[in-house]
Amino acid sequence: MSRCIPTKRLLSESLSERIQNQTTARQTAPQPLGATDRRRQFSDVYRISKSDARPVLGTLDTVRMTFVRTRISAAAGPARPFRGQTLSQRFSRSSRVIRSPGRAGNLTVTASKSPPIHIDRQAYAAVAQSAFVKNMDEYRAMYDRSVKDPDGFWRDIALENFHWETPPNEKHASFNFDVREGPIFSSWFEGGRTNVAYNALDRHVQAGNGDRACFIFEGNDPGRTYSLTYAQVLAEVSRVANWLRSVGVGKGDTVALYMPMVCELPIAMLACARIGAIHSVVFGGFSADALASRMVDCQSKVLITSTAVMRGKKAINLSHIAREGLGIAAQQGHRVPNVLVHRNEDPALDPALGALGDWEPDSYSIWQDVVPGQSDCSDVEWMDAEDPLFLLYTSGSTGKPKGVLHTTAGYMVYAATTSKFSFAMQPGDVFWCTADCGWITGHSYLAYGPLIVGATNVVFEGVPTYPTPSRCWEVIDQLKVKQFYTAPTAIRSLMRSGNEHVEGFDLSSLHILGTVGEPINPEAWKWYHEMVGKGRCPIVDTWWQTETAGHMIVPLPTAWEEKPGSTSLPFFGVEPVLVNEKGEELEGEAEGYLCIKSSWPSAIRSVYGDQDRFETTYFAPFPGYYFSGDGARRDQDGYIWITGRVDDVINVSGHRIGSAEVESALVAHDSCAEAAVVGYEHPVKGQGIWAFVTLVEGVEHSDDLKKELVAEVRTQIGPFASPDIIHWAPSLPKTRSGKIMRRVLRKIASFEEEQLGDTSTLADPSVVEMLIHFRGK
Ligand code: 6R9
Repeated sequence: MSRCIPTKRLLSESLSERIQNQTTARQTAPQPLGATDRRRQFSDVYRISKSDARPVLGTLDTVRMTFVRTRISAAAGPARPFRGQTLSQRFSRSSRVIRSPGRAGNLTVTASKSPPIHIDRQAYAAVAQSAFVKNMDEYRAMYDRSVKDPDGFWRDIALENFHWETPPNEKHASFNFDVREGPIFSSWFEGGRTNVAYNALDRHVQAGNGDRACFIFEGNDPGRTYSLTYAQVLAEVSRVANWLRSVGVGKGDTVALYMPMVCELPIAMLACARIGAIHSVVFGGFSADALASRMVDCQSKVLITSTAVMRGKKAINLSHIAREGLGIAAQQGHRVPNVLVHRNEDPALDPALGALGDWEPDSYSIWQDVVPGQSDCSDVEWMDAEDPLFLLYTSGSTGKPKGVLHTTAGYMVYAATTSKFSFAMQPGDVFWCTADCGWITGHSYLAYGPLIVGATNVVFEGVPTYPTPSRCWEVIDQLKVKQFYTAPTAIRSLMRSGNEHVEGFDLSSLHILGTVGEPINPEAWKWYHEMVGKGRCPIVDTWWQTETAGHMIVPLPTAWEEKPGSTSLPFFGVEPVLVNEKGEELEGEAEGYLCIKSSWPSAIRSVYGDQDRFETTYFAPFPGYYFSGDGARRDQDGYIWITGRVDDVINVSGHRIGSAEVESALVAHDSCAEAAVVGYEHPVKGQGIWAFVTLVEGVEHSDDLKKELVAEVRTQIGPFASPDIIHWAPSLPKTRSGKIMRRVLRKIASFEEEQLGDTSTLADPSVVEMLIHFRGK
């Protein structure tokens, strides 16, 4: 049987509809996140509902603030929550509102093109000193070689910057991205043997840099801070590695990690890497169910967890959730034989939370009891280039989360090389990536990449707004952070807190600002550049994914001009293409599906235990290409602008959530007959979750039931996936063949029902009216 699956059939209706929809929407409505306006002067008309109406005249800031306040006081319903945000994304702060009726009706806003970005050329020149690519010519020369001679390009980098127990072959790279040609695979650095933890730690200690700070821990409460040198981290990693070996863990075994952002998390990851065990980090915000399903899927031999953690003012009892997760896993037939619990010694924690309650004492070990007694020397397990390094579960448009598999050498070389080039990172730089190690960003740009380069990494346990929205700026000032890497959602939330929280701190140590996770709107970009960077720091807007494991499209600092909202050009060896519905490549200025044409060292190797799903998800939609799930546009300068997901993945605060996952959590509630979940624009989170819920016959809707449904999602996935809006839906818009028309739901959730388009294929067109009627109820 041929492996080829026709493109048309696999492209879900919603996928193709979605991109068409995005294109038509753009002509008539405010542009989506991340897009910019190229015209000099434009105006838009917004409808203002009665409850939002008040006389407003002034700059957009005033208007937005007015809407924000309106929304907060209008607790009864969604009250057009996205309206203010749409305005703020579309217009710069200095835009003038030219007509405002002060009553229900039309509001007209006119604006001039955003002023050019202010760049402090002298400061940029100083940054350029440490940059590894100085200009476009240098980039072009390196890029051309990287795609024409990937074997030579990557082998040179590999031999120059890493330790190899056995060097890779001269011809070491091979791949197949075409389902018609046979199984999909990528293989890099064939013949090479190495160890990632050795490259991250031993190599620096042996070079005499053991005293350099490796981690600076910044606790949830200010003042609870300490640092660990490379030599200290190596010793602790060795002790944990020895403990793991003592309980029988070895090469190829899987270890689940469910921990907060304390130094012991990256230490445990590195300990696994040292002995060849495959780690699977589960973000500390996931529920017991989610933890259990991941432990069952990867058949983890060990769980390493923590007692509890304070995040902001909130205490999270991790060991309680972990214990529940272990119970659920056992019910599903997988008993995790060994559990190691790190006692979080934060004095702000209620001791009862760390007491482990009635958890059978012989069913777990306490880190502080069993790790210190281990030897601080441990043998390194030399790994073949393609031996697995880790699994990380991520959400897709269908079914349960996928265990994305990454392997040793390609991941190591790519994570470290992108760290170095994208952040102009030199050994000893104080680098702060605010991501949690539970996500890919915390893997590649906290636990691995910067350590291999030899930087000093801030490990931040808390949240950016605690105890005040000045926290990040205070830490940057105190620790003299050189590169700061965070997500647009954090930037927007800090921007909204007001400039007074940034003023008064010395941020002159900053050289480079980074962003990741979702498209950054030009307004937030400018604020980051001007208010935080004072025009002195290039912004590296890095597009990549769990599956790519490292930066794919990224403006290399000072090498070329940045455009707010664009991720610009591909990293070395990356060949991005835009394709149309038929899978044909689009040239020049164009918009389409973002695919990658050839393999790169840290490409996803498989979906753990499910090669078929791996191929169907990423390679079947457009044979010959890796399909990212994102849409993108290329401008006349060849810059790439990511327009967002074109599948059913919702990006909430930079976290990927599959609409199918939320739907299946909702329907698990006895009262829910059917659910359909879509994303909608959210002022801080980027996207929020809007759930249409049909109740079982005879069940009355109520606010209490809404709470129960939200609680169900929190239990099954985790609090970060809570729906923002539950919309009672007596029935859902379906085609005659019973397929839910999400396009219609998205329009209703964005108050754009006037642009519903063709609804003639709906089995019952009256559903739309009914849903509009129930909006906000
Ligand atoms: C690293 C990470 C991946 C999805 C990706 C895209 C979105 C990430 C972005 C971006 C626009 C950027 N995304 N970076 N969109 N600009 N700079 O976030 O991995 O959690 O797997 O999410 O995030 O939609 O497809 P992951």
